[in-house]
Amino acid sequence: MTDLKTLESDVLAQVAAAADLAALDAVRVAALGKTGSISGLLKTLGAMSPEERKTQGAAINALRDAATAAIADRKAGLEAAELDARLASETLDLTLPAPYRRKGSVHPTMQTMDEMVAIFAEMGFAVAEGPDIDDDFHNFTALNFPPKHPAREMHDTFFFNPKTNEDGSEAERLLLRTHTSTVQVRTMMSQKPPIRIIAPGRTYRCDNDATHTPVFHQVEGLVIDKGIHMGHLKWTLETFLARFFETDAVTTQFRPHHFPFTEPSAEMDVQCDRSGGEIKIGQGTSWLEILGCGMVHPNVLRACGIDPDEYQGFAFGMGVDRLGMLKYGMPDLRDMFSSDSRWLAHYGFSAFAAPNAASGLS
Ligand code: 2NM
Repeated sequence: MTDLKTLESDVLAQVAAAADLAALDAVRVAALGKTGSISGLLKTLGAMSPEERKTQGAAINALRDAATAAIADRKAGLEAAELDARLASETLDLTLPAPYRRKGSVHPTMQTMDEMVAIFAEMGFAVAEGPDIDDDFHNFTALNFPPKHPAREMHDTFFFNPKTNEDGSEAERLLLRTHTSTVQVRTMMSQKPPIRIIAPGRTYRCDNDATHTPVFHQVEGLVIDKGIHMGHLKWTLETFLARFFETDAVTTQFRPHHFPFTEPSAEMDVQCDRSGGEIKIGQGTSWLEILGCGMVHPNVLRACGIDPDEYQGFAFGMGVDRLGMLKYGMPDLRDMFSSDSRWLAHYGFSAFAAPNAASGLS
């Protein structure tokens, strides 16, 4: 018995003295391994008389259990200490200034959008917003798109998978809006004229090349009142463009076009100079297509609960990314959304220079 007590206190002392996990494992092997001291004692049980085995067996098993428990306990303690040491050596002081020299900046698209909103706000337009995910009615039907119009195809529009109704039939498929006209539809349906709004926001089309990205940004405008005509439209757009491009005046032309939601429809070109390798607005002999516009189609007014015999309106749509590229001289639309930090460092704007009418736009 004294042998067992001595062995137990020896093993427990070794366990307590093990400085790391490797040392502890060596103690474990020496005591409980195949040829370990305690394992050796267990092997002697077979040769004992049943009487002897009864007392000795219980004592040896108790010794084994005590050693096993002490080793597990010490192991947990060593592991916790190891983790504490690692955490202490890897601390990160989040209150320290970031070590990177690259500072965040306002994306040119957002800067351009803010500039456009500031100009239109000063001209008396309210800003309206709506959901990016919308339905067929607001994106197409209310806007006088015929049922089989090509823009309704999968090909141009990102549709969601249709949900299933309780009776197993297919529910309507939602979509990502292909223009912010969805916002104008909601405004016309919920407000009485006169209406004077712009709808800035993100739009989506299934398109990807040097001049198209699947996500892009639009500012659309809508004015509804009695006696509105294309003269109002032209003045509004020319006034906006002169301010946006920071010139005294711009010369523009309407080119006949087709949109389902306007009649007549036009694209507006602005006079520019392309001779020096970059495009200069407000001078020169070239024309640059800049936006789409027109008089709101009577079917659209009717679909939105406005009587076309009483009210008329004009609407326009501009690509924010494209206008930003023109104003700030970026060569490729795709760079706008590639998250290249060098590009962002070069073309980004200070967050402290938000455009407003009083302090200047850019
Ligand atoms: C454009 C071009 C022409 C437009 C029309 C409407 C609405 F809702 F009033 F019918 N919103 N926006 C419109 C008209 C948009 O984008 C190139």
